[in-house]
Amino acid sequence: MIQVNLITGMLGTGKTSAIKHWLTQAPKSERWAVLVNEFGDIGIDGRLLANEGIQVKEVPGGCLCCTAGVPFQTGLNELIRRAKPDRILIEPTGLGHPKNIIESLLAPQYREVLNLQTAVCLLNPKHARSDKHLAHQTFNDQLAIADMVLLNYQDQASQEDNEAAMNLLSELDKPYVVAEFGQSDWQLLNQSHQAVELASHAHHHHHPTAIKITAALEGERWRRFQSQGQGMLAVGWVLDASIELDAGTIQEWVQGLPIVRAKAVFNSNAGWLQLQWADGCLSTMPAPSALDSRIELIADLAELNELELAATQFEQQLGPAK
Ligand SMILES: Nc1nc2c(ncn2[C@@H]2O[C@H](COP(=O)(O)OP(=O)(O)O)[C@@H](O)[C@H]2O)c(=O)[nH]1
Ligand SMILES: [Mg+2]
Repeated sequence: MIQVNLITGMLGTGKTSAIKHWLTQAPKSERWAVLVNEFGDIGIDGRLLANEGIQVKEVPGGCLCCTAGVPFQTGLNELIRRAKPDRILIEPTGLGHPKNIIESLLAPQYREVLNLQTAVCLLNPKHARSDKHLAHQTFNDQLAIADMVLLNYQDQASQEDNEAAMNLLSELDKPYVVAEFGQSDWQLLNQSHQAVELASHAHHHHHPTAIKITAALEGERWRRFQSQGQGMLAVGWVLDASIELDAGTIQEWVQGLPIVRAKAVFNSNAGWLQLQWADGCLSTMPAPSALDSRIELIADLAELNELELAATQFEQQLGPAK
């Protein structure tokens, strides 16, 4: 049997960081693999994990409520065949609703193959004081299905944040461990998953375009990919590696945008960089070179006009797409 863990948490709460950390601790005799699904169509997490030599499969595009069907199963089956893993860590987008994915994993076809273990939810304590989060169905359902909560961002959380988070978790009767940058003992993955009944998840969103399988350039210099769902908007670019962006300008640009999350791996005047922006925090670090650069921005749909303007200005700097 392959052990499976679902790792949830809102955008930027530290899911990928935690997964990377656990992978460094994996028992030497075991092969671990990761299945990721991102909200946008660009696919950056998969590359960042693959850069570290991790067996990874990306299920691209849209929200997991909708991709939990065929693309998810195809991705999962391929990962099982190719990596023959002992454990699979599944990271759905921070906006992905966990109900359908759990149902898929418990489907009869996987009964002899997969053993669902600890569902871990990453929580940024300050979100326990945010009305927007507390009213968000995905936020609540991610906690409801969690067997273990990782109270992450301890380097930034105030005492009030932690108190609010601990009160919330005590109301929900959820065990937790505290962490920074997702650093926690992998053994917490080793418990069995407790099934919970969730109210049916209303689909208030629709996907106007079919799910894209890969974000690719077809002879263009750059291409924009845009999608929306669940009141959120993802705007991303794939750029030919020959386009060298100015690192400082990009960092300043990202910090001024009305977004909730940004990720990028890009070629710059300072070499290949990875950029992360979450909850007001920007970080950049060197990255291995790649065949193309990728940038992804996620924002509230209410910011559509402002983001469209920023995107157009950015593209003017890039010059013609063809
Ligand atoms: N300050 C701080 N930053 C964190 C922490 N955990 C993750 N981050 C940073 O937040 C950004 C998003 O983290 P990531 O693991 O990609 O989040 P994900 O979107 O949930 O997968 C990255 O730049 C991380 O280094 C934490 O505990 N404290
Ligand atoms: Mg991630």
